[in-house]
Amino acid sequence: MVTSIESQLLARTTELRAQVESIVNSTPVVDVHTHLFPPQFAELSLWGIDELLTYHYLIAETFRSARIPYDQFWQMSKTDQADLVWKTLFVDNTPTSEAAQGIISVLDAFGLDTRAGDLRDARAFFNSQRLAEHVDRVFDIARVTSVVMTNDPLDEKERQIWQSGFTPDPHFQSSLRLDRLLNDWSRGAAALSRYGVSVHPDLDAATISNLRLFLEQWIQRVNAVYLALSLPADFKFPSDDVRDRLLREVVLPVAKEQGLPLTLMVGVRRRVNPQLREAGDGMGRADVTAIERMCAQYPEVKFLVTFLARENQHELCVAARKFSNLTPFGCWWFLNNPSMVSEITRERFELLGQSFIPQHSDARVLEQLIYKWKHARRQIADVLGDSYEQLLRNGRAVTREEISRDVNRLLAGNFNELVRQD
Ligand code: RAT
Ligand code: ZN
Repeated sequence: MVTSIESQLLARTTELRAQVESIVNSTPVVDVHTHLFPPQFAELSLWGIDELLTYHYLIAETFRSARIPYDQFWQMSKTDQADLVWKTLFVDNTPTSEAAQGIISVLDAFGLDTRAGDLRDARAFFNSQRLAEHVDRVFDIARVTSVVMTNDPLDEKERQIWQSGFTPDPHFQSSLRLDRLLNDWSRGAAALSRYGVSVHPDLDAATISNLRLFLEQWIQRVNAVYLALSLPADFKFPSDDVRDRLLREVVLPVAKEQGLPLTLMVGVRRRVNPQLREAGDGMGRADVTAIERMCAQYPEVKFLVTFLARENQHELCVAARKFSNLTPFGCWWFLNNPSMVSEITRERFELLGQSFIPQHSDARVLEQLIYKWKHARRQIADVLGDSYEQLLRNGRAVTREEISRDVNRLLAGNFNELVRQD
């Protein structure tokens, strides 16, 4: 049966918005950056209520209200820490922050009491789950097809698992994270020597070729879909430092040869308050022109880029308009709050159409997938609904098929296309 296009047009705003919401909520996602690991990674694979509550975002918030000395907190067991976080942020106070609301969304998804006075029932529920089935259930609830892990080739625990022959799990893709190698070269070099890779601190020709080989071997071993690096707010390119040489002589040539995108996460200031440990990193405004120069000098390399400062978001969109090898992605870390996600996604739609990746979860604990995607989908649907409504007012209605095509591109297609190795 041939239906005329007119009959498919969504010309009434209430129906249009209902369709957008239903399509955004049901379209499967490929989550392009997480810190999750499959169950075979044993202690690296985090899940359950105690891990959820001791997420570093919530620890930082707890210190603002609990007034507990740092040392005392770090000496506590994980269960005691989780109890304190629950009491401080959920019993004595109302959980209004984004990370706290995330816990509420997760408890609610499993039918657990979001106003409980303690964690007894929540612990009993998570303790009764069988991990492999629970992983499938969480991916199902979140409608996530697969996540990309953050794999560090210099991490001792990870290396052992990869070297012992890990059978790939289709829910988990891999990426090679190069922070240890590029951001702390002297320690990176020491670790490489321990693993039998011969490197000289001065980066002589033999070292460069050994480093390339090392990367190539790990790309193959983990079947990496991209190479990744986080960068400080004061990152410059070009620059007269070791990282610049490692980028130009090792990472960029390997990315080019292997056809792998380079993911850059720019604007972090590590350990602003070391007493907070993992929760102690801050942020700063960075220089987007550094990324523009890299995109111009390496046109064959595809760059996936996110910035941590709100002030850099508009410049990133403009840079992406100039370089088609640059794909902005995600609202990272301190930007993963509804107000920021809404603003940033809006300006990306206005400047880039659908040629970007609106969000990644950055999940560290399995069940965070549920809330991070639930909350992200809400903002994406809202912004997309507004865009289509404006389009309608300007004289063009869309169809359900067109909405599906756009949402699929945003939530999975753009990334799949980028990592496709021709
Ligand atoms: O969002 C986070 O959890 C941060 O701590 C970082 O992991 C950041 O996302 C990163 O990948 O460096
Ligand atoms: Zn991350």
